[in-house]
Amino acid sequence: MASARDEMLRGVRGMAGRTLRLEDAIPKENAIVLGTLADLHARLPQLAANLKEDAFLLKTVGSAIVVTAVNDRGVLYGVFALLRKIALGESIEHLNEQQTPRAAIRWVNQWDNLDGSIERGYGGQSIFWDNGRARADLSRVSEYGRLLASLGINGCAINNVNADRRILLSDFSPQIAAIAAALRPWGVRTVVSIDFGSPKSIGGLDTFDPLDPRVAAWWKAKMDELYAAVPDLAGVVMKADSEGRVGPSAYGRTHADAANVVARALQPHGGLILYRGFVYDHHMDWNNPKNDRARAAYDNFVSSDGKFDPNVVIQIKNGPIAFQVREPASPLLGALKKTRQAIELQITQEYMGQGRALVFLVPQWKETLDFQMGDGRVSGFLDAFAGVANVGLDENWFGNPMSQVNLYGYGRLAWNPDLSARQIAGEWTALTFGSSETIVRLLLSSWRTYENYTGPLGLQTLTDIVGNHYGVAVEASERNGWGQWHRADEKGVGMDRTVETGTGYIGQYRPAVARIFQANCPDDLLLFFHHVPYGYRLHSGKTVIQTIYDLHYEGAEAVEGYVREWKTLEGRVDEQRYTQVLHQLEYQAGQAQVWRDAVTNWFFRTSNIADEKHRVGNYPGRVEAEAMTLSGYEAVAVTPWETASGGKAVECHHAQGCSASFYFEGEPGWHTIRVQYFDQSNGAARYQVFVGAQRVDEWRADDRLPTKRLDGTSSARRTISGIALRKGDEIRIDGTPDQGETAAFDYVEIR
Ligand code: GCW
Repeated sequence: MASARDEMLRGVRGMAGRTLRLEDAIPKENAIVLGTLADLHARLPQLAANLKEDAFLLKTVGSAIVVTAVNDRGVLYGVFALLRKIALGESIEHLNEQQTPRAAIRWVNQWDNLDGSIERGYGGQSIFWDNGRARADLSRVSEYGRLLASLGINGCAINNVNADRRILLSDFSPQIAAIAAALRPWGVRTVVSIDFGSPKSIGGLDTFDPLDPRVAAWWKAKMDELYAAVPDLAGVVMKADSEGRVGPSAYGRTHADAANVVARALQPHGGLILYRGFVYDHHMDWNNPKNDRARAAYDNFVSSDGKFDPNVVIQIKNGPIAFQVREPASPLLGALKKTRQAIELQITQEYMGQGRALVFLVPQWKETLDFQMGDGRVSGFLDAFAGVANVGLDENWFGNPMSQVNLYGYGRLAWNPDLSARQIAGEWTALTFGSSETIVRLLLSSWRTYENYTGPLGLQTLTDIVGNHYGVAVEASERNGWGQWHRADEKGVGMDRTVETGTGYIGQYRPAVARIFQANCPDDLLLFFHHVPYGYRLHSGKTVIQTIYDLHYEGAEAVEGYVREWKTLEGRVDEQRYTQVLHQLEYQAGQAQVWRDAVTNWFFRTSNIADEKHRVGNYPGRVEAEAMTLSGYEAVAVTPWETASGGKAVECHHAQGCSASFYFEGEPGWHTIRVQYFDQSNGAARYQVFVGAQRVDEWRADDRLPTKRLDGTSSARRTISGIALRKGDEIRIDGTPDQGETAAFDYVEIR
């Protein structure tokens, strides 16, 4: 309640420059009255409402605006809703608005490790942990609690689902309690991720068999101990039998056995276990065409329906693989008729450009939430939401100013999955920058754009899936056990998941949906479900191969367009964020071109079918580094080959530097010079560009991209515009290496 009051004061002070006067009684003048229904009953007996936990009522009563709920948290949500209305310029006269969250469980998961790193986190180090303990200064945790509360989120898992067993050590609970204390004033309850092997790994037992009474007793005692330290702990998250985590399979037990043994220990405390549906074998035989990771969640859980205790919730990822740029809705959603279920959405942009690409994910999430499963809409099946947020210590939480839109959108959808993407984009934009149709337009098209240049038609994100999940690497998914296969070869592409000839995955959908995916598959998902020849014609009438070419070009073009559109906002967005976002979009435009060229060249070489529009393999104005006159620089092959133009780059191994030059052959006039260079994480090489004797640009490759190699992750673009060139001018690149970074570059393009 104190948070609700302070937030009301702070909000009005911030927006109207007025400090509301605090009183305990209800005054005669205009007032904003905050309190639970029970608090207010004596003074406002006319106020009757039927509210659920966390729901709130905003109501004009006489000259007062009343914000009320059954619990304190609901009042806090009501305050944030009222402030949002004011900030959006909506009327607050004659209020009578009741809002009830669709799902009672609205959590975020943080994949934070106790050493302070974050698995798939792109916004800096952990706000919770440092060096094996809770951070000494937890002020960012309280700010995060506030941020989450403003979105209606009521639980936060504070450590990685790849759980460190130390989290359950007896002397560790004060660390958890300290974090819980920082979140508690915001109504955000703490959740911990636990390791199923704990009874053995830290408990001194020789087993973690869930049916062994000693194991059950251990879990009980452990949860009693944890709740003694954190009495309002919301519960636990558990990842078992997945990606190397131990699970019930070690003893031939079921997921229900595993979930229930922990659930029974939590039950007396009112705690929940969110048991992850993300269970699959990552050592699957690639050569067996019947193998299919997409089948795993459904196959593993559906037979246990009805066997889970009431405080177990199965946490199911939106799609059957893991957060790819496009996947169909997981067939497990809604398939468990007697089991509570959560949808797991990924806010952190693991496969979506990480902290560097503009991708508004709400349209993707909406597609799943609104998906008709044949026996109902996905959103109607859900008891809970879990969003993998992974914010970090960076000032803007995510490493860039735009990714916050996804946390905002997640919170809003967990509260009300019927909100539209446009509405959410509009709200966030107005609250963050002031209304702007331009920004809303960028947001709404950004997922499609990202998909177009990274993996359209259901190919999934064609990234380095065995590595950093960031840059392009078309074949990284193949010939390994991870099961993200697209099976492209010289004749065709796509995973055959049909019942007749494929893996049978389509048969996991309810019949009405299975029929569509089988016989009338939407183009967007074609290659997820079917293996087809490159000449196969889509609903659009175009062939698959030409569509791959066209969409990659469209995607890359679209990002160039974002740069132009963003520039129209100069002076209308504060300068700091204007510049940050401009740089981000310029970088993304360069990346999009790397993706475009890599993917289209890969498919061209593999299919041997030319692009009808003659773009693939033809790059007007491009001069390959390896074709220049080299002094000190040496040509090297880049792996994977498609990530460098012509498969090659040049590298410098001389401390004093190297140079590469060529003569300009084009028409005289004002030109833009683009240098495609490599920015690895192991150094900060220096580059200088000369036209004749005049130096026209210089920079250091000091960005922190997640690779030490020359590849699609490190490939970056420098644009030097407004340069006067005459035929015959000598253009020279001087590169000076630094530590492991070899001042490598791929090509120069002049336009
Ligand atoms: O997609 C994968 C991620 C892992 C993650 C896993 C999961 C926490 O690459 O980093 O592990 O999903 O969701 O458990």
